[in-house]
Amino acid sequence: MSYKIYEINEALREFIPKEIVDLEERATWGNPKRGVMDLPYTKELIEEHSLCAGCPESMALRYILASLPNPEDTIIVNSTGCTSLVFPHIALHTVHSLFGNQNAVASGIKRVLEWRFPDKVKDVVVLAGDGAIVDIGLDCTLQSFFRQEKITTICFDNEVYANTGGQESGMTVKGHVFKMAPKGKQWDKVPMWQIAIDSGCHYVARLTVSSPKRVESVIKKAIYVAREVGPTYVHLYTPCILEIGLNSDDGLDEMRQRDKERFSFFEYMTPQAEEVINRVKEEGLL
Ligand SMILES: Cc1ncc(C[n+]2csc(CCOP(=O)(O)OP(=O)(O)O)c2C)c(N)n1
Ligand code: SF4
Ligand SMILES: [Mg+2]
Repeated sequence: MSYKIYEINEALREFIPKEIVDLEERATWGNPKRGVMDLPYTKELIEEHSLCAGCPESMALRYILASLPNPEDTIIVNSTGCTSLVFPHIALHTVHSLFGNQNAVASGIKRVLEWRFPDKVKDVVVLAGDGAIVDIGLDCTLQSFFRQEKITTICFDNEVYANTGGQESGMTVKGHVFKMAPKGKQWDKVPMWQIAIDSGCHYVARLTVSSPKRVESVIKKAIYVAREVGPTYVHLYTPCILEIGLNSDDGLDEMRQRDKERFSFFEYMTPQAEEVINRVKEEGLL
């Protein structure tokens, strides 16, 4: 996936690895109707990313990248964690922020872009783990909602601090034991989707990434609403198969199981958000 920002220098093309060339040549940019149905013919992420084999975070990223309505003018703000391992392997504008600060950084970027390019659509999307968004960065997350920043926040909830080896987070389920949380979690999982609603988000969704089409629909709605109305929040279950002791081909089954319980599909929208979503549907973009 690429556009002008990632055009390969012709003088260097013969030395560029084939899979990087594929990212450029198989781009779907410029087509607002792009989506997960394009994935068999395109490429959004190189195969040799450094996440664990079969990690659902890599599935989620593939679906999200394929669903961005305006990738060439989208800035993704990330934070340290397993999600951040993927960003060197995509052709997209990304900013790596200090752990927990991602919504403050994204707010600044969005405001500067609106001032610098008043006639252009520029989407700003935060994409980070539960530790970054709900635990250490919760203050920055909520303050961006209170301020009604026009950004989309996507939380990859794997219910653990995976990248640092398995500490419990506020999103860990009560009683769960991890390598570095041997006593088991003492309190309940935090309902972050409800906090997002109470804090002013105009579109909120909770889901697993077991259904690519559903992920596409949610991401597009969240981005279109953020563009026009205000903050939006998407809470995705992307289990850490390593920390819960599953094999690399077990991630999908784990998510399907959770689809029936704590990650059953949930969607909320304000009347202003509904108006935008209905209009975008009529325009054939959803
Ligand atoms: C300012 C700062 N504090 C702490 C860390 C250590 N750290 C790196 S990754 C991480 C946990 C990430 O957890 P999460 O956001 O849930 O992402 P995951 O790895 O689970 O996808 C922490 C605490 C850091 N890099 N920087
Ligand atoms: S440690 Fe867990 S979240 Fe991180 S890449 Fe591996 S499976 Fe994915
Ligand atoms: Mg995590």
